[in-house]
Amino acid sequence: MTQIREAVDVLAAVRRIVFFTGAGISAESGIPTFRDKLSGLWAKHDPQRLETADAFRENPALVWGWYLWRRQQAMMAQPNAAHYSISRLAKAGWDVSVVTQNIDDLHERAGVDAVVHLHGSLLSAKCSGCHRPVALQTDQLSISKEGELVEPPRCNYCNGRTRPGVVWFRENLPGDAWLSAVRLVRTCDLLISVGTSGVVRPAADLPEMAIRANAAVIYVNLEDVSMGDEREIMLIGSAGQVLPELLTRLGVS
Ligand code: BV8
Ligand code: ZN
Repeated sequence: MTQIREAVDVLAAVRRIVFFTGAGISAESGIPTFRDKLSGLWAKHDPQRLETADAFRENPALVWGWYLWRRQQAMMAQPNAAHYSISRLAKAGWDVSVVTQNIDDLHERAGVDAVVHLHGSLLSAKCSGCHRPVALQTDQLSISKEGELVEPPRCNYCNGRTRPGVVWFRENLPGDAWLSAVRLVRTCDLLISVGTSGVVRPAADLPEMAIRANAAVIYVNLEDVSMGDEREIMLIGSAGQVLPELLTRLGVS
């Protein structure tokens, strides 16, 4: 039986689904994935170096400018057919949760309400000194070109530098987000991993956690990212094509 027919049979038989998404689900919305997000001027920087508290300490204007640019790109992007397929499945009656590594808000804008953001969000900012949340004014968000250095605003309470509300490498994930993700994965019938290379931990451990909890796992990716367990189904293709195809075969409008 083809993998997609097998996937449809599994979907038809389950109720609780966790979608575990990565940068690949936003690729067709024009947001570069982790590997190729360093286009243009950023090409000379290693994201794992830029996405750290050390980089921010060393060069706050470079890192803050980068996040402002990425935030502007994310705000101009639109959810794609893959994002909408997830919210359509929820509206058709499945018990759907979304756990994402992405820091854009495309799941929310496609109509999914409770999204678990494991790595934070581009839309939030906080003080790097006292960790208070910072509400940015519109004039503090504008950036004219990629690569522009922008000094981060200072905190009104402790004069600390404002930083993006994202999780950098070697920083702990938000405790509540990680606990929600683990609870959802441990009690689901099916985990559908969409557009993630499965490199970054601890997020990358979630599919295996699902298998250990006797759930089925479906991967949707351009490349084979499966681990070889017989409860895994690997659907090779773009998220914007594969997810709508699954819903069509399920008869979900
Ligand atoms: C932690 C937010 C505990 C910021 C990100 C050594 C020392 C210290 C730590 C470590 C170490 N070794 C490992 C670690 C842990 C480290 C880690 O995993 N490193 C990796 C690189 C080995 N993890 C951490 O540090 C985490 N914290 O462990 O805390 C701790 C505490 C103290 C000390 C030690 C440990 C925090 C990690 C969070 C980092 N922040 N994002 C920002 O985005 O700016 S992670 C970053 O990678 C991305 O943002 C993204 O969220 C994440 C994963 O990437 P993907 O989403 O998978 O994207 P990628 O481009 O890789 O893949 C895209 C996929 O889509 C591909 O497979 C492609 O084929 C596919 N695709 C493309 N187009 C499509 C598609 N599929 C379908 N359709 C398409 N159209
Ligand atoms: Zn402060």
